[in-house]
Amino acid sequence: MARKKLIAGNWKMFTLSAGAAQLAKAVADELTADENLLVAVCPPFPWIASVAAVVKGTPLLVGAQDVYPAKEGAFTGEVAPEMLLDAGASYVIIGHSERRHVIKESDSLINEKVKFSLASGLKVIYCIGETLAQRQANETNAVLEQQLSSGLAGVDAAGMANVVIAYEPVWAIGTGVNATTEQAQNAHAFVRSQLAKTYGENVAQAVLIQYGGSVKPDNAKDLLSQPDVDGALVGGASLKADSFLAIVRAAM
Ligand code: G2H
Repeated sequence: MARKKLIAGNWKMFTLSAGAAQLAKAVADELTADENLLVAVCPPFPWIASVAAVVKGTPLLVGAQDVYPAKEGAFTGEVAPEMLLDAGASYVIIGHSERRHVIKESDSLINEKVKFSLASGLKVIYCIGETLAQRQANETNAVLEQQLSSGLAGVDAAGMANVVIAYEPVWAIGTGVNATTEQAQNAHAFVRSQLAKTYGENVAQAVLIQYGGSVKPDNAKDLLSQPDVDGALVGGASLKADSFLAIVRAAM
């Protein structure tokens, strides 16, 4: 089955307002509609609405980097799915390793975020990945299996139509050391096999599985040419229009 590719820029906690607008415009200006390719940028919360306004009418989509699983309420500092949709976001990244390991988010909170976001109409980019110690202990598949089952608990086959999996080995994030094409393909094939066990082969074949972790213009083509690699979640290289657009072109 031919799957689309999704290239998403995760701007993390970078950019100020003017720089965010400039970066979004520089990317959007170069994009042409391509039915096989989705491109998104995920700015910090304060710039989502302004970036969405800048890219309106272009193929560039907007996402958020986090969300809180409630419609509204006394949750100081948090942002609801409905607010993200209202601001112009259609995607949300959930379970990124920086939130798992730095912010110490629990599996159960991550699962609530996934379920509530889907029910609210957001598309979810659900991140999973092993640490270096786990890879060296041959625990990669067990970790991926556990993160898939805990994060997607309660998500049915219909819900999976709005879920993208991002495989991001923690040891490759922001380190400049990307997974080899073989490591990425093996992990992605394993993820797809797990999805097939839970949701059946048709759903598993339809789910996009992105690779993330030090994706750069010079390694993107090889990674994206792997049969089970359906796009990239790009951090550092998404902060410059030229390098992000080079990765987008590598997916075409
Ligand atoms: C992994 C990735 C973006 P980078 O976190 O999600 O960041 O490309 O900088 O490794």
